[in-house]
Amino acid sequence: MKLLFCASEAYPYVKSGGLADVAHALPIALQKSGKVSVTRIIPLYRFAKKPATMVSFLHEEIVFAGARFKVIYYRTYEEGIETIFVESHILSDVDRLYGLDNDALRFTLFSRAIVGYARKERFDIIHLNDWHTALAALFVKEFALPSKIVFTIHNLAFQGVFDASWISVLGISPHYFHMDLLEFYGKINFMKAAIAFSDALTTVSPTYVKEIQTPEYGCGLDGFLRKYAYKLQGIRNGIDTETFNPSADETLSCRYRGDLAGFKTCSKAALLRVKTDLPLFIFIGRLTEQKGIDLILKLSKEIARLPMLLAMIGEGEERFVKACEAIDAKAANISFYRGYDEALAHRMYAAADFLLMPSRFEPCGLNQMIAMRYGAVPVVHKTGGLADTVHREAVCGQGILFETFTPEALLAALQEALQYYHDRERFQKTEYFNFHCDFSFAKPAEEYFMLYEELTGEEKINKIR
Ligand code: NHF
Repeated sequence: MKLLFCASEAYPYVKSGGLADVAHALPIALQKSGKVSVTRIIPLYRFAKKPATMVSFLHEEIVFAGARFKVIYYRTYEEGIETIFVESHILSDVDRLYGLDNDALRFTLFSRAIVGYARKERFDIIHLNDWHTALAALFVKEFALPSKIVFTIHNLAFQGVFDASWISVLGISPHYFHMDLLEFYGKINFMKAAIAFSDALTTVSPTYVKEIQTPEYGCGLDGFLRKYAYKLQGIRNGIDTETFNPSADETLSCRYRGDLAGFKTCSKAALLRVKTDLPLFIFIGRLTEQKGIDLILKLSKEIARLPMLLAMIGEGEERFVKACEAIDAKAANISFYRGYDEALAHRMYAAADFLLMPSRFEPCGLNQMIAMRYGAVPVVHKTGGLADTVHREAVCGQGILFETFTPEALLAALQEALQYYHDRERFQKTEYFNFHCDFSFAKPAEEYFMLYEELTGEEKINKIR
């Protein structure tokens, strides 16, 4: 089975969030299964980390709405899979991934480049991810390609919504501009194209599937998603257990050698440079409302008085950065590092007793799984993928959950965590148990494969008929 996996970012070449981690690990897991031959296709941004060798193999001119765009395709083989990079001036010569005035045009071009490539080489499945690749679903149908389309929603909060005036610039037929297709409150919505035209829709956890069909989490698309609920399913993400491997992680000062308690003590002492009996909580993530940083900030006075340490790392909205810097300066037990430092983040996971993840909503969340892989217990808001991977019971993924999204509920969860921490036997059992859970992509990849097979199998049955 031939698969074209399409995303706007993939680690290690370029990463702004969890999508890049998934676009890294899932194709590798699928290829490793031996059942799928994977080609990944991503844009080549000027600032991306280039692969050791890559070869340009195709020069194209993509023409739409009267404009011509020169596109170069490059190919590399790394970590057992083929990756194609798409380079074109407006897509590539930028200083950041998203948030440019011509994003609508840039990602329409990328979507056209995906389909241009798919027209040359037949793929059984074209797997699109998030709004940046969503229009490819429409182009696949327009060109009547035989490939089946899977579209994965990684975060419904970002749909690719642009002014309606873009329609003519993008060369999209006005025929699609109605509420059952691309129109969205008078604007154009890229994600709607993929929801309508794909053969299967997935999102990254079973709970998020239910949530996005409600007005509370549906970001205006809940009704549209309910209409297509028959082709929607949740497949929980996994993590790359090789990158996140406490036994081999080169960024760590202490590696896991069969003694979890020893590993945790050594890692904590290495990070804090002092010995302490206080539990260490960490927060790693974007400083945005989605991640619940506002909830932590609202509790900063209480946290400053609790017998705990809190280390935070992240970048994001300026108002939150400033507030984090202020509490770092004020509270002796809270520290904040602005920015994102992958190696430091790994050392924090290894040192932490608890990971704090009070996300307002969370499609899947990867940090809680990474934390458990490094022996830290998650304290999470019961939402989306957090509700699917963290449980109160002694099953794989044990942690502390709070249900209502309020500072009071988070405070109660912190107090529960402190008690938990001092029940040493129970706490260490949980750490040990979580540490040995399988959060790899093996099982999710198997589920994706089953979906691909279902779609291509239908095709075969139709042919026989
Ligand atoms: O895990 C990758 C990630 C998710 O919850 C995460 C998110 C963005 O918000 O699927 O995408």
